[in-house]
Amino acid sequence: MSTPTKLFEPFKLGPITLPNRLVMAPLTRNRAVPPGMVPGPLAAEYYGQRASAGLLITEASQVSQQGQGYQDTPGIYSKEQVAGWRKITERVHELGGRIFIQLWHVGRISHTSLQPSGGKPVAPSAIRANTKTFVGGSFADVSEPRALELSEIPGIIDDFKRAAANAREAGFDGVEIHGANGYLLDQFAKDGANKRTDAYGGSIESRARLMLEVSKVVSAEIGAERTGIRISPVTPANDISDSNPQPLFDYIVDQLNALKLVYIHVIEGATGGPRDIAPFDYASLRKRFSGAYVANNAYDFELATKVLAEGAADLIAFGKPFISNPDLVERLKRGAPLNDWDKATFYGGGAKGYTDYPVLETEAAE
Ligand code: 8OZ
Repeated sequence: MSTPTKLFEPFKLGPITLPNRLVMAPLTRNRAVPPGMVPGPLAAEYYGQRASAGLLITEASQVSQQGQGYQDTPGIYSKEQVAGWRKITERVHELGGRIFIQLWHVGRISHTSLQPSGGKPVAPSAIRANTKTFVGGSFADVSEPRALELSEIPGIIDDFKRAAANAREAGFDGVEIHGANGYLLDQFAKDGANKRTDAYGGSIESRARLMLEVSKVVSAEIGAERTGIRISPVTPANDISDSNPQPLFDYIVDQLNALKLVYIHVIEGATGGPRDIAPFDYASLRKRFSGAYVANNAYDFELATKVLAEGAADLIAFGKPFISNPDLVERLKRGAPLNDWDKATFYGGGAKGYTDYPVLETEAAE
């Protein structure tokens, strides 16, 4: 590889040193073991195979049963789940890796069949999203949600706090708060989904409140130097929208900076789609935040190299390339070809399309 790149240079992220700038993005794989939604042995193998990433971020993991929106996603609220995750962190650490868990509440992106007592999913406002979820082996419209009572909000903040404590107990190096992609915290932040008139709706400050309160309790629980957050200012994912995302996210990032979070992980553009879907000044977020900037969405070696060289980001998160290339770091280092991913095995199933993607050495031996 002749192109000079910072991609393989170490980076100090709070108390931990990453050997390179590649982050494995959080990726939903729907292989947790029901009924307890416990991550199983196959997940330990999957994350272990990818331990050469500078940092692994787990698939989104619900902080409560209410926070689940798709079948077979893992939780981080029960003892059994903590025990399952502990085996994963042990495997990753044995193999020399570093791993954060993504803490998730889906809000209105759920289905009554997944909710406690078959109830309605919860949301800032009773507005159904025009999107689908994956339940009972197929895609289904999300259910009509109900608006959270003001009195229920502290309980949700507590769920995140407890999940952060569980993450520490499970041996994670840190957590990433899921503030992106049209899930609960993003629903509160954006005026397309939040029509509340109480302290959690209306002004930018009020809409951002839940995301910031969650950030505050999580960082108080496990340390700001072990707390990151993922945001997606302009994504249309899960039918989310905001009439004026720039001042909203400028404000949010100013506040996250004051809380001294270790990183912001920014999905630039449409999640898994075009980077230029809407105008947005990401440099404005970069400028406001003293911690690390993790850039995500459709990065390849060239774009990653360019953005790191310009100083526009510190770390680059790769999603689908990490699904199909456990040894992505080595492949990019060598300029080796990448395996294609198989969309049919993204969500649900077993080892196929999960732990059976070949690494370079295996291919050479075949
Ligand atoms: C794909 C399928 C289900 C959930 C996200 C957690 O978009 C997800 C997700 C992605 O953040």
